[in-house]
Amino acid sequence: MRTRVLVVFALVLLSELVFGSAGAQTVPWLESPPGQILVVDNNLQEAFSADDVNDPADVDNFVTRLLTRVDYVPDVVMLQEVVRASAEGVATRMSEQTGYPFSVVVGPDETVYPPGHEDREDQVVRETAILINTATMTATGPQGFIDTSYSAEDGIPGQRARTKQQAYSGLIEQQTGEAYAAMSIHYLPTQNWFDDNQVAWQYKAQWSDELAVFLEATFPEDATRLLVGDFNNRRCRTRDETRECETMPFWPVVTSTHGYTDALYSAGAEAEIGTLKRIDYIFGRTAFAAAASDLAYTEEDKADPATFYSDHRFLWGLTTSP
Ligand SMILES: [Ca+2]
Ligand SMILES: [Ca+2]
Repeated sequence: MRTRVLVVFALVLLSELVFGSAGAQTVPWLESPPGQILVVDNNLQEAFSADDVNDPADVDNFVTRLLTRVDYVPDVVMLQEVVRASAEGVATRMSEQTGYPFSVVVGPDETVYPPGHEDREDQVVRETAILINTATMTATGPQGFIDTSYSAEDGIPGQRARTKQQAYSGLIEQQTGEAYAAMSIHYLPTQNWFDDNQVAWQYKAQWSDELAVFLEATFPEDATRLLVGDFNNRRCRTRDETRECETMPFWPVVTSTHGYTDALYSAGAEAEIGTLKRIDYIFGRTAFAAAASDLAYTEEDKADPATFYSDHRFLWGLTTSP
């Protein structure tokens, strides 16, 4: 009798483990291999409208869809256009759906406007965040935000200059103790803030240089540096991206000057290149074993509230051992 009760108990436990309490299958996740981390990025567009932030649907759709596409439980999730509630919402849902504890390690406050913004001449916005899986990664110092800004004279006449704050943090992969220096980036959209696109492209190159120099100066040399996010900048002068093209000014700054590789090119995911507009990137001072974006996310998916998560498709990259 006792054996039978134990067997039934074990079966219930097993069924809970495999199917979860809601009936959905929750096969235990694989962790990324030692020395490699899985980095996810999305401009989630959950920051500038309170109605949007208060409605969890987009965040639910994002997390559910992301977790059907990746081979490992993510180690790091870089977000743009989030506020505290939406970043925490992603962490909570990632935790619920994977069984791993996710946490926001650097992120904005309740609104996109940081403390002290009233006292500044520029209009400063903070909506970038870094989340980690705290069972696989540890956040270390230094961490915080760094500004990317421009002279008001170079912006739209009569408007205050608009500054974005980019989140950064030191991270450690627990499997190996390898150090990373991660930054979640959101550059300004060119047309809204600059009279002259060429000036905007030059600023994006300048900011890329400043941020790369900052990471290099702020973190130990052995920390693998990651510049990830919405650069609001396509790679090629031409509308469509091809490998051989005249590149925009930011590209050689990141790749040639500072030695970063683009996850998609590095992983050989060139089938992605040129298929859709691309302004979101995962760059690392490392090679990538795999990388992809959510190319299957169609205009129909975006038009359907049951599947919409953002106008930006998410992307991910699995680093190789540094
Ligand atoms: Ca790993
Ligand atoms: Ca939204």
